[in-house]
Amino acid sequence: MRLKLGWLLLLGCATNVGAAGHLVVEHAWIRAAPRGAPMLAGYATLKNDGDAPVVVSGASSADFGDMSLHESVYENGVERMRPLGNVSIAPGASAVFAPGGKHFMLMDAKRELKTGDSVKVHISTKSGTGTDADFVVRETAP
Ligand SMILES: [Cu+2]
Repeated sequence: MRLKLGWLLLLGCATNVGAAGHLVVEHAWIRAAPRGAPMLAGYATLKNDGDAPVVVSGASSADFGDMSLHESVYENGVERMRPLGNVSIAPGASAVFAPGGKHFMLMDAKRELKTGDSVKVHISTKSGTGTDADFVVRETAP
């Protein structure tokens, strides 16, 4: 009897691993660029409304051959871009991707994108399946 109770407790613990991060994508947009631009930049606010950290590890889209996470930094008055590693977002916190800072670098566009067009982007996370978001092509931030 005692043994059975022990097993039940163990099972209870094993199935009670409920804490999970949950990524919400807000204000997602891509800056409109002249036709044939070699690269585009996307921005969004990535919010974790779960109860465990979310680690964003990358992004992809069928509309682009390559998509990566970048950060703009100023060195001696010159803006440079460098690849961002994994972006960890604490529960309740947000990572803001905005002009002059973090951004999604979109290379090798597979179709011409005009203002008002929507691009489906998959944002991948280290644990879990990630999340999909629609990025709208705009002249200015929403
Ligand atoms: Cu970049």
